[in-house]
Amino acid sequence: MRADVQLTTIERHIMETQKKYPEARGHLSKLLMDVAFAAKVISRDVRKAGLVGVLGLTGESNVQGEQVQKLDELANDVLVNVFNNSGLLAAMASEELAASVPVTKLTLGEYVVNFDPLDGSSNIDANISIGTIFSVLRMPRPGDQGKDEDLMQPGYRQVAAGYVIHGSSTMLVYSSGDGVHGFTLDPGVGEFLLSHPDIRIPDKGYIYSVNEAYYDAWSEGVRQYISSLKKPDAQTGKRYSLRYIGSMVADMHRTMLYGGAFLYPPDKTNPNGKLRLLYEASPMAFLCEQAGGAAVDGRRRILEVEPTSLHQRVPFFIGSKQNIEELMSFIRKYDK
Ligand code: P6P
Repeated sequence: MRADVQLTTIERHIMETQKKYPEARGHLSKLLMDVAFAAKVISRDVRKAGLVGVLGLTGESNVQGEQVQKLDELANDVLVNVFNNSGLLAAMASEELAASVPVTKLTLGEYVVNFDPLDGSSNIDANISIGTIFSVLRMPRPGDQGKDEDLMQPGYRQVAAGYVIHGSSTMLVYSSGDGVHGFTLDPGVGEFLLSHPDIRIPDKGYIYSVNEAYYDAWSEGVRQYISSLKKPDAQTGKRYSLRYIGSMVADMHRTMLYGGAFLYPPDKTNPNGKLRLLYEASPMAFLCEQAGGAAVDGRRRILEVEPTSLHQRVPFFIGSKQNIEELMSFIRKYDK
């Protein structure tokens, strides 16, 4: 084991963080521990997907009209089950489900959760990294039955957010407003151990991540920005690299650690881009800002976007502060 990996389990880290908030009753802590448990179960299924026939399609499609991979269903079922039995939620919404899921079992808690059970699922059969994304908000009317509008809150109201990435190892990265911390699953012990304390995104990075196949459909400002990255950086003379995995959790994890910019711009056919606000852009924006980065929709912070529907899409530009500021200067200059 690496010398800098502390034998701090995610449970211990969550409890240590809770001590900083004397008024806390431990409900958010327990919810985060439930997420960690669900992540272990999903990791077990993902790691053996190729062996137990859960690869391939279910033959059905989800509310997005996308082919549902069996692992998508498994991950969604695990999370719905764990959240339903937590006794902490009033409602939840999933990328896989058309409507929000009011919590019908146990008590109606004071939190709601939006989640993408397995983002990047189109890459499952190619064994490319995939992941779960979650966003925790307070229930505006504690004790009542949760409804869609209780989930449709702007991102600045999040109390916690995070992702699980199933790559060369399984990691859980989360923030409850006290910095961003990464934990690596030790499958032999079945524990997430603190491996990346207090993740800070570099102020500037030299990796940009975007699907350039849509280049001609982007706005002039985005095209001019991307074209500017094909020359050595004007200030430092450094060259950029393009890295695009096509699985947002993987592209985001690399951006959080190495810096740079991840972009999913709007285009002529998709005026709001492809990524979803509530359970993709908003939690990632929360994490990125907590790590010292920036996340915008081309006009304002992602965290300030007022949701109008559960599955709404949003233009998504996120990463190192300087890279995003530079992008915005091109958008202001060329996209009136
Ligand atoms: P494109 C995966 O399907 C996903 O939702 C994100 O994880 C990823 O960033 C994006 O779509 C890739 O989309 O259009 O580049 O294939």
